[in-house]
Amino acid sequence: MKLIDATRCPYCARVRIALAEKGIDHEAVLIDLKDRPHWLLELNPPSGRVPVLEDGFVLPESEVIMAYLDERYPERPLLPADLAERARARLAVHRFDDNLGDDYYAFRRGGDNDLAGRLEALEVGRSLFADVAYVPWVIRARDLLGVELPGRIAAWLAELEQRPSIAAEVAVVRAL
Ligand SMILES: N[C@@H](CCC(=O)N[C@@H](CS)C(=O)NCC(=O)O)C(=O)O
Repeated sequence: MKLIDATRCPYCARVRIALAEKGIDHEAVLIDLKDRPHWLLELNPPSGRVPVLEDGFVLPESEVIMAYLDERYPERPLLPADLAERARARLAVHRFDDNLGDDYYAFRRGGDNDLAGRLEALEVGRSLFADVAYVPWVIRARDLLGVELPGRIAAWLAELEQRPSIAAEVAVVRAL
């Protein structure tokens, strides 16, 4: 299994954390986001976005990759067992991506800055799947953008950081 990856990318981080949670052996191919290789545009047209998973077939889109990994490696599940709860967890990630996901780069450029307020609204702690999907943004807000996290979110992150998969991502971000 191969992950086309970029250390800075929070969408890739979700997949890195999911792979680590499940202890899945894989090869990571790191690309430069500012100088995307040509083969990536062919692999995931038209944008050449990352992450992309290759597992005998080509799979882009972080939320879809996470759900695929969870089904393919059902041990240590990320999604809840109950079907309605599974659907809700996936929906929560789609909503997060619509509302906040792509704003990360805008925040980095110093745009609308009520990031703490927007993080405050996150419904954390409902499923590991959604928590893993949100946490790369929260780590980057705290450690790259210097955002003071609302108490509830800071406490949630402190607990999640006990997991080696999340601690490893914190280390990645601090090395950026
Ligand atoms: N919806 C995609 C978003 C992925 C994404 O936007 N990745 C960024 C890097 S963090 C990217 O490759 N952007 C390039 C572009 O949008 O052209 C996912 O969940 O995987």
